[in-house]
Amino acid sequence: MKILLISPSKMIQGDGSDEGSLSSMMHKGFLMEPLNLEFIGAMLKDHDVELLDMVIEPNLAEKLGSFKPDIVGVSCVAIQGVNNARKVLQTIKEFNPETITVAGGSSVAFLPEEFDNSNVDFHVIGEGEYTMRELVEALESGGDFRKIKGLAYRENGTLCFTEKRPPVEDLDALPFPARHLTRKYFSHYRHHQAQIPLGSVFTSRGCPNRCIFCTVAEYFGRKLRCHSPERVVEEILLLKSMGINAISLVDDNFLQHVKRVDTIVSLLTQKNIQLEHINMSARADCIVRAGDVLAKLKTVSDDISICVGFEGISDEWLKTLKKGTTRKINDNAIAILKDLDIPIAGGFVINPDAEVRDFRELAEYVEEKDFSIVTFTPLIPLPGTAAYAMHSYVTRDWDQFDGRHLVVKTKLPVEQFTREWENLENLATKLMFKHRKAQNVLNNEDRDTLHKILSLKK
Ligand code: B12
Ligand code: SF4
Repeated sequence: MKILLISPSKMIQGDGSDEGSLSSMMHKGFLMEPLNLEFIGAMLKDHDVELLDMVIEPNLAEKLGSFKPDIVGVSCVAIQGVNNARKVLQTIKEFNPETITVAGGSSVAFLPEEFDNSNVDFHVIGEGEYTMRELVEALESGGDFRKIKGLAYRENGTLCFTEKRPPVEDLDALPFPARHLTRKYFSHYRHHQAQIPLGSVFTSRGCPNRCIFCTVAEYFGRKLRCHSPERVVEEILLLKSMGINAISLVDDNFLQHVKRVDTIVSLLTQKNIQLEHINMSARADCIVRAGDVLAKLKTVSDDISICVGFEGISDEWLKTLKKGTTRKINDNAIAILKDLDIPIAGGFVINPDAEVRDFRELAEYVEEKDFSIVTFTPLIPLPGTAAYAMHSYVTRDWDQFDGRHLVVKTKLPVEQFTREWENLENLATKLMFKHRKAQNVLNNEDRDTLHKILSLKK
């Protein structure tokens, strides 16, 4: 069968109001391979599969016209992409109502009602590799898709769910992501800390923690499932054979099992693998435990960036978020990163009940610790998280759940909250400019615009 897999364009801001902001500029320099669709594509090797990354090739109608797919799969992982994914699905059906459409990703699982319409034939709920393969087989052979686990479909105007599909237990049994589908796009895949072609490797799924604002544990499960260190290194070698020398380890917390990471690093060293850049996300408490391993990793690449969800500077707020860390742990992690000469990069979640002094203390902390890259996001309670039921919303427009708008009520008047938040954003911009490397994210035109914005704000 002819199957088109679509990664819809990045968040389209409805009113374009953030054009010229730091975040919109950062997003321009920030595009990564759609691993989800590459994992799915790898399971469909008996079919004629193509992948469309709409950030790079936005002309959907042209692709539909030239490829004429029987089935189109559309991913929707971040909630702010819901409306956009819905539009893409609508365009596919308008183009040819006979095309079978499949939507997958965590937002489809957590908000099935948003995809319950005649533009969507199937919802894939949860990890999609086996579900999609079985679905395509059933559609081709006329088999009964109702027996396939992890699906939702419309029947007589009602959304029906099949039995739940458990997460993939043996990750190494999955084929490597089908990068032949995205090879043509690879020169575009970059990270804000590495402006050279970048490969992504997802070495583990699941998270044993339960931060109240995060969907990962609910979606991928609380048990950490890992690829073997040998498979991780093999995948890095495959990327190197494609000429890729910068790697993003996109696990939610790459350092969760320090011993495993140590084995990966030893294997990389034994094989004399050198990389121009490595980035990862990690928790502060794991950084504290992984200092020695990180020092060893620096012999593989002396350019490492780690994005840390610090989330807060008060133990009370960290406790409310159920982060399982403290300010002391954050301080210790920062000290280790400084010792290793790894830039301090990370994010904070702003409490909707924050007072002016909380904003000011956060600004002082970030400036004193000399962050290179820092993001400040007011709490966004996502469907599927514990935080979702705990707040009063000011909007349920998913376009606004993008980290740049307030979606829940704040204690301070909105104008005052927004002013304080803007001050933090300006500080983030200033710090980014101070650290030469971080500026690489911007192209020359954006850099000039930002210089202008900053000088006006002085
Ligand atoms: C790498 C990454 C990114 C990359 C982009 C990667 C990419 N090309 O898509 C960057 C850094 C750019 C990014 C940006 C953002 N991200 Co992000 N990102 C991740 C991260 C860490 C890994 C993604 C990944 O590769 N996963 C591995 C694949 C295999 O998993 P998957 O995508 O879920 O796909 C599986 C299933 O969902 C399903 N599936 C998915 N799509 C489809 C489609 C079909 C047809 C089928 C059948 C099945 C299927 O099958 C897949 C295989 O099992 C995830 C966390 C995570 N654990 O997934 C966060 C995550 C997805 N991101 C998140 C967020 C919030 C964002 C941002 C909004 C951040 C911001 N404020 O700007 C932006 C939004 C970008 C956008 N496009 O809308 C949240 C989403 C929360 C939510 N429910 O809304 C997550 C869960 C992180 C978190 N801890 O909260 N992100
Ligand atoms: S924020 Fe990180 S540590 Fe917390 S539940 Fe999500 S993935 Fe796990």
